[in-house]
Amino acid sequence: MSAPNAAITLALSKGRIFDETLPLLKAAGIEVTEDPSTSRKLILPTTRPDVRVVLVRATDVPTYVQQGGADLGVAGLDVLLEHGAEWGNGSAGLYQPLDLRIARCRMSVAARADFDYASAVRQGSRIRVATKYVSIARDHFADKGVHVDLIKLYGSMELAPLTGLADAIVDLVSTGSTLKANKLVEVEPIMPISSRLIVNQAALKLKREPIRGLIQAFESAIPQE
Ligand code: PRT
Ligand code: MG
Repeated sequence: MSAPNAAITLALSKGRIFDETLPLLKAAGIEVTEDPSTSRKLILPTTRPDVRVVLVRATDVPTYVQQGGADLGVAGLDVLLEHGAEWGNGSAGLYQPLDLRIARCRMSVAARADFDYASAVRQGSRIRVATKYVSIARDHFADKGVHVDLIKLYGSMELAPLTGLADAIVDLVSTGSTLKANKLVEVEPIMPISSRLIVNQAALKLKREPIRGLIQAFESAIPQE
C-alpha cells in the first residue's frame, strides 16, 4: 500500500453498509469527500487526511481486515459468521469491539405457504434447504435436530422453493417484502443480524492511539434503538 504507515484504512461495502456508516463517521467528525454512487474510485479520501475508505464487496471486508489490507471494517454478523466458518483459522487476528446496530435484519427460515414446515420437522423428514449462508443454516438445523440437505446458492434464494429446487430457504429478512412478493412465508427466525466494527489486531497495536480514538468515536455514535 502506498499510503503512509500512520494512515488508517477503513473497509466498507457499497450500499446499505456504506450509507449507514456515513452518519457514524460524521458523528466522529469524518466526512467522505467523494460519492461512491457517482465516482468509480475504490479508495475514497475523507476530511481527515489520515483516514481513507476502501470499497470492497461485503463478503471481502473480513478478509481485507484480517489480512491487513484495511485496519478496520464494517461487516454484517452474517458475513462474519460465514467467513469464520470458511477459514480454518476462524476469525484469528480480527478484533470485534462494537456492535454498530446498523444494517439490522434477521436470518430466518422461509418456505412456500403450502409447505408445512412444522409437520415436516415433527415427522423427521429430510428438508431441502437452499441458502447462501451454509454455515449458519447447518448450525441452526443441527441445534434443532432437523434433518436437512443444504443446497448452496449465491443469490436469488427466493426462487428455489418456487421452482422445486428446495423446500425452504435460509435468508436475511428485513421488511419482509421480498418474501411476500415471492409468496413465501417466514417459518422460523434464526438470529438477529446487525453490522459489527472489526479491527485488525496488529494494526491496533501499531496505530493504537488513532484506532482507539476511532473506536471510541464510533461507540458514542451508535444508534440507541
Ligand atoms: O448485494 P451484493 O451482492 O453487492 O452484496 P451483499 O448482499 O452482501 O451486500 P448488501 O449491501 O446487500 O448487504 C450487506 C449487509 O447488509 C448484509 O451482510 C447484512 O448484514 C445487511 N442487511 C440488512 C441485509 C439486509 N438487511 C437485507 N434485507 N442484507 C441483505 N438483505 C436482502 C436479503 O438477502 C433479501 O434478499 O434484502 C432482501 C430482503 O429484504 P426485505 O426488506 O424485502 O425483507
Ligand atoms: Mg445484497
